[in-house]
Amino acid sequence: RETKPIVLATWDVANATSRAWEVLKEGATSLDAVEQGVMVEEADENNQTVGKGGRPDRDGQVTLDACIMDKDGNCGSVVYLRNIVHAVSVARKVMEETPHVMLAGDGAEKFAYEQGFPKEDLLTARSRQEWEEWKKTSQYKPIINIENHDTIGMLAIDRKGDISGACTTSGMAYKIAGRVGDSPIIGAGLFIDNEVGGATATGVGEEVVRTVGSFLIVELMRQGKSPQEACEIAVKRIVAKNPGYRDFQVGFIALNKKGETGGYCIQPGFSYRTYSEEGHSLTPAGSYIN
Ligand code: SD4
Repeated sequence: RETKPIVLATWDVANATSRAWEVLKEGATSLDAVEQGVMVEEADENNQTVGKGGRPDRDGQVTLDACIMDKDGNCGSVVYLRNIVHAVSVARKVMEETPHVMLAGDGAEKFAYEQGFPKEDLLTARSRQEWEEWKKTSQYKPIINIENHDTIGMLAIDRKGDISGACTTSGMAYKIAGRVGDSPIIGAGLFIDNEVGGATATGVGEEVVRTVGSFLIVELMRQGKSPQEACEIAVKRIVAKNPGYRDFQVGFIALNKKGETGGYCIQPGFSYRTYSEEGHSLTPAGSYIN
């Protein structure tokens, strides 16, 4: 039985989901689709939460976190990666070319050069200027729904029915140097189990790590919950554990083996893109706070 391909991604990332859909339609694997899809956002300087043009840490360094996971449960991840645009592709190389899952900082960067990735300055004039402005007050408070396109987490099913996922980000703007979020952490920012489905997260990574959110959602789906129900339970778990939930955003999206999708978040304002034979659409996710 041929499964119907589908791709979904956090936020309104129409160019990224269009690219991933093209790749799926050509008959390529979901792994190629999610990698090439999220690369669109990594290259887009206007997306200040991913790749080139990302907002820097407090010291003015743009540091990227990314991971990728395939149908066989293989995974690769990079954290605190500097000077390389396509962090997701470095993560894929970690998965495919090394015996490891995760490479960090200077080691990850050195590995990327060895793999032929070019060195590039990720801090754009716009992000530098905003950071200079921020330094005047140096107030640190994550901004809820900082923009309409944000950290990208992407899930896809290909024609064979195999699921893969990817997640890539420059992390929270003006984070303490060295900070790593949920996005490159398998189980937190992303999890795939090809027997069940996949999930990915956006928002304040610390909260996602504390509940191992994406793994939780996949396990809930394994127990019979729909993707939507599973996302809601995970968000409620975060809310229950942190009385400060009114001040931060976390959003999840999920996909099961049947191609059913779901999304849920704490604060209104989070949406996700879906592309399938039924068309290309933007769905506002339900939220815990209305
Ligand atoms: C992080 N989860 O580094 C990321 C940030 C994010 O939309 O999702 N921004 O914590």
